Formats: sequence, structure tokens, C-alpha cells
Amino acid sequence: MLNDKIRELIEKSKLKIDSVENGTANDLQKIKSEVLGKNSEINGLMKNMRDIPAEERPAFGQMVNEARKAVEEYFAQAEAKMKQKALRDKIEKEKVDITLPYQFSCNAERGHLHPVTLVENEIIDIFKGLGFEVLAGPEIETDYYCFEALNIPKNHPARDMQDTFYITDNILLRTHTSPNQVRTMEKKKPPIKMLCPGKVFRSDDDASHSPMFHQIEGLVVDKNVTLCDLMGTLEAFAQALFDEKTKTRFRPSFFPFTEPSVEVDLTCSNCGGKGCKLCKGTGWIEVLGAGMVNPKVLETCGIDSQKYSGYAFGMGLERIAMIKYGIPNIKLFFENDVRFLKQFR
Ligand code: 2U9
Repeated sequence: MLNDKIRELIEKSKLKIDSVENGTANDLQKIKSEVLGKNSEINGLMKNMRDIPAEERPAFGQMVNEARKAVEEYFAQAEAKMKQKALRDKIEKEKVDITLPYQFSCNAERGHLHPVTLVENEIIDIFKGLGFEVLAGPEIETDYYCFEALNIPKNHPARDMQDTFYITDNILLRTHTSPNQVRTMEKKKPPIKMLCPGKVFRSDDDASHSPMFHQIEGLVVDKNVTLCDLMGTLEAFAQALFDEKTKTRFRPSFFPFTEPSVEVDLTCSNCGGKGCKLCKGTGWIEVLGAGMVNPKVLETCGIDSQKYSGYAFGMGLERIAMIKYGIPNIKLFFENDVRFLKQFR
């Protein structure tokens, strides 16, 4: 049991600790040495031990220890409270309203999206509106996913060393985003309605070809998917990307991964189909490749081609941006000349 004197001492110590409630951490440390330090009253009590009869010493010692513990705990609470308050004050002082518009200084220029990104976002928005989901995949691929699974036989020109950047005999930089559709079909059961944007790599280099460029490919696999679905979807897409007067023309073509295959021309966005320099006087511009997914490809990916059919399409984003903005050379996209880039602000 604590006797009155000790109880009084505890209360006195607590009051001292309370007195620095609004003080600094330094003030608190000063009080600590005053109430618990070498020269504190509590310590002094221990020194008085020899004046106490021997039989009362253990009980007295215990009382003093309990008193010290009570003051120590009270001090620890006060210290924690002070730290919390300091943190709250700091947070309050450093509060930033991230919703406020940025204050531009007069000569700081504002950045903006690259024209290829602008076109990519626009195309993604259109297809999202038609129910497509966007799924990206790896840029480094295996021979199997890039060629074999897509019915591109060993002697096909697309596998030629001239077109493909090989890392090893089996590993390469993808030449199209199609391997990602193969991977998706392996993992997911139809219905599949996906869009795959991304970088692709081909050993090709002139005014309209770059060794790295961007593609967007689409794939739809479900029951009863027909060429009419493909044609209607691409017509809706073309009209959303250019304008509602844009017409589509489907020419027979060949790709190993689609059967039948088509190349898709749009009426020239520059002259509206009358004929100009951009469309070389024809009124038409080739914009997409497409077709019905070859049943062999569906089967390779584990999809029953008796039950399901699909269509696929692909386009080069730089080509679309060149047509849309009248850009004469693909290299302009990659030189990062601000005089060029600034025009897409
Ligand atoms: C799977 C099955 C079929 C994607 C397709 C094209 C036609 C095509 C070119 C356009 C311009 C490539 O960037 S470009 O040079 N693409 O002509 N792409 S059909 O067909 C697929 C894809 C994945 C599983």
C-alpha cells in the first residue's frame, strides 16, 4: 500500500508532467529528469531507506518502486500524446490540395500525349464502346506463339531472318500482337472479345516502315460469328474514327491465320473519295487486314472449331496516325522533335 506521502509525491510529479502539455519535447525531457532523474524526490526516498526500521524496508522499497513505475507510465503516456500531437500538427501544416489546378509559371511548357498514344486511346475507346476488353501481352515471344500456333509454317516469309529479330533460335521480338490472342484463347473459354494494343518489331526500314511500330489487333470468338459481323464492326469503327460518311471496301487477301482473309480500304479521309495525293488518286486508302480465324488456329488453341467461329483484324497505329494527321514519314514519330510533337497539343 502506498502511504500518503508517496501518493502526494506521485500526484505532484503528474502535475509537473501535465504542466508541459503545450511545451516542447525538450521541456518534457527536463521534467523527466526532475521527476524521475538522479536528483528527483523519488530517488531521494530510496536514499532515506537507512532511516527506516529494517523490518519495514522491503515494503517501503516496494512502495517506492510502485510509485516510480506509476510516474514512468504517466510520463510515457504524456510523451506519446505529445508525439501524436506533433505529427497531427505536421500533417495539418503540410496538407496539400491535390485537386487544385497546377500553377504554370509563364515559361514552363505543358507536356501532352504522343500522337501514336492519342490514336491508340481513340481506337481503344471506340472498341470498348463495342464491348471489347483490352488485354496486353509480352513483347518477347517464342517461335510457337508468334508463328507455329498461328499456322505460319516454317518456310513462310514472315519467319525469314530479314523480317524477324531473333534473340535465339526459339526466342524473338514479336512481329505482331497475335501471340497474345493465342495465349488468351489457351486460358479463356469463348465468348472472347478482345483488343490487343502494343509494340511490334520487324526488320524493315523506310518512309512508311520502322523496325519498331505499334499495332492494335482485335479478336472475337463465339458461336455463330460470321464475316458479316466482322464487316459491320469494321465499318462502324471506320465511321467512328474518321466520319460517318466513310465507306469501307473489302478485298480478298491471304493470311495464314485467317480464312477467308480480307484487306480493308476506307474512302480517303483527305478527299472524301474523290482522289488526291494522299490516296494516289484512287479515293481509297488501305487501313486494316482482317479475316475469319482459321479453324486450324482455333483448334491449336484448344477451341472446338465445329462449335465456335471467330474473326480477327489488325492495323498499324503509325499508319492510322499518318493518314489522320497527314504525316509524310513514319520516322517523325520517333525523332522526338518538339516542333513536330507540339502540333498534337
Ligand atoms: C489470331 C488469329 C488471327 C490478326 C490479323 C491482320 C489480318 C493484318 C496487319 C495490318 C497492318 C499487320 O500492322 S500491320 O502490318 N494485320 O493484316 N491481322 S488478321 O489475325 C489474327 C490474330 C490472332 C489468334
